[in-house]
Amino acid sequence: MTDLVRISKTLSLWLRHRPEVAELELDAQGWADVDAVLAALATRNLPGDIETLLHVVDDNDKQRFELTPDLARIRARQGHTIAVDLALTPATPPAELYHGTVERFAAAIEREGLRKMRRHHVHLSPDIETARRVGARRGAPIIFVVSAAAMHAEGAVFHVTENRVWLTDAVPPRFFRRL
Ligand code: HQG
Repeated sequence: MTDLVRISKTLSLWLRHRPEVAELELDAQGWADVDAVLAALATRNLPGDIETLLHVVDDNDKQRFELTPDLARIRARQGHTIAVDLALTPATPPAELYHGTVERFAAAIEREGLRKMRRHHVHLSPDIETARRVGARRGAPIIFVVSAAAMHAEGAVFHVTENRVWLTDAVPPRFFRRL
């Protein structure tokens, strides 16, 4: 694993799930102080310079992190399990979105619908290829096709992050089918 990937994984843990393990404080919108993050990385024998951090943020395959324009603060763009208010604005989804998962969850999903589990939202992908990658983290991927526009027409709220992850509260079974 490269240092950049190790830093990305470490930041995902700290900025989404467990800031306390690095003694970081996140504000209500999920922002942490960049200097504190750099100092914490250095204590883990990871590069603690701003140039490397900029590299991690810019080159990140999924654009997981964002910096304030003055580079003073950093946060995860989505995926938190701790309470944060990302101040996302509602957005109108395309006709279909996709959810990649694995066979062992299929029966529960077909019964209960897609649930946000430990995250703040159900995560949906804008294309099948991306959904397949999401599912493949856990095994052989299977894809559910979500009728997002129909859900939206019935009042469901969607948000889209800057890295094109679509977020919603829950997807009832009547709004999806197996691909
Ligand atoms: C499943 C990664 C049983 C769901 C990815 C998923 C994504 C159910 C798992 C982002 C269920 C939750 C999110 C139900 C849903 N019964 N299982 N009713 N409803 N599930 O990781 O969507 O690398 O919280 O199918 O690339 O897999 O972190 O969600 O398998 O974009 O940036 O419960 O995380 O991005 O798993 O992934 P997750 P996800 P990062």
